[in-house]
Amino acid sequence: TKKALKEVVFVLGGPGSGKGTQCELLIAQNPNIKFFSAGDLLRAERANKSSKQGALINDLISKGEFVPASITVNLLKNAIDSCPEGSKYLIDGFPRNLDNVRVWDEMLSSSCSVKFCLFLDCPENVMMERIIERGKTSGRTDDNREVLKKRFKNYVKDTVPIVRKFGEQEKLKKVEADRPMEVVQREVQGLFKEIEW
Ligand code: UP5
Ligand code: MG
Repeated sequence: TKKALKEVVFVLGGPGSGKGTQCELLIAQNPNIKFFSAGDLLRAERANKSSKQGALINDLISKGEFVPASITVNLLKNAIDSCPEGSKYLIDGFPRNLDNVRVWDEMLSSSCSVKFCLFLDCPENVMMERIIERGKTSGRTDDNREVLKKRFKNYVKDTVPIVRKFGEQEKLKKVEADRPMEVVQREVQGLFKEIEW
């Protein structure tokens, strides 16, 4: 007998659009949802001294460049496989480019079904202000003006086309993210009610 597919929702949006914030608020209300952030998984792997990939991941993140898809998708697959009972998966900050989509499809489309992509739409100047402010205390090597410019550039070049692709497949749910976080969250929660999460 065929095993039921795991349900996945991707969360995309530019750097500082509020992906992490909205995901944390959502899972606080929905303990049945398993949550993974691609960026957090990569940062944890970078910190893992026994990982050969650590140095490469560190170098790319610190430059605002994307990590090779095989690395990211393997981390996501391990994380998802480590929750045998889970049926609902929220994934923050993935897929960032076409290669991410391709490798996800190869490795996970037989076990996961993508319900939709939540897109946090936010003007660049607002995202910039938020990240510069957060950079004062975040300790993230990529939270400075110079690297941020590269993150925005790669977002526009590679990730926005992916957002558009979900739209063409009628799998995109857009929320205006330039509003107070509780207001954004209320709308986000409504979208998850629609799919009975
Ligand atoms: N804030 C949030 N919402 C707010 C609101 N509504 N009003 C006012 N303030 C708000 O929020 C950012 C800041 O804004 C916080 O201080 C928050 O309080 C405030 P946050 O929720 O952290 O925004 P988020 O969208 O998560 O921003 P983040 O910086 O995490 O986005 P990135 O997409 O840049 O970071 P990510 O961790 O996903 O990726 C980092 C790097 O990892 C990438 O650049 C890349 O090098 C690598 N990566 C890959 O290579 N592949 C992947 O698949 C994923 C990552
Ligand atoms: Mg984040």
